[in-house]
Amino acid sequence: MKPETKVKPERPKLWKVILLNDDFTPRDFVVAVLRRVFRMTEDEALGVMMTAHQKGACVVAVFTKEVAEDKAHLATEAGARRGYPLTFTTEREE
Ligand code: TYC
Repeated sequence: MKPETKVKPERPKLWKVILLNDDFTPRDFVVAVLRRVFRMTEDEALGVMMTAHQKGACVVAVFTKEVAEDKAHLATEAGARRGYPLTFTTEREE
């Protein structure tokens, strides 16, 4: 292949799921949702929850766009069903 026709493989685009803090959702509920939807251990979920609690937000994990959006939606819905404002958003990774 001639150098000018070489194709550079694209890096797969990844999306972050971000947990936002709020003043109402109980801490143990946030941990339970992180464990169930994102398959975290108790310690991992506690760490993410406390970081969001103290800093306002925390990156939960990184996925392909569809998986990130699906999980963010599922996790946000789990809070909404209980009347909590728990929010997960997605953002494209640089
Ligand atoms: N700030 C909440 C409380 O004090 C707990 C909480 C933590 C809620 C992290 C959301 O992303 C969150 N009950």
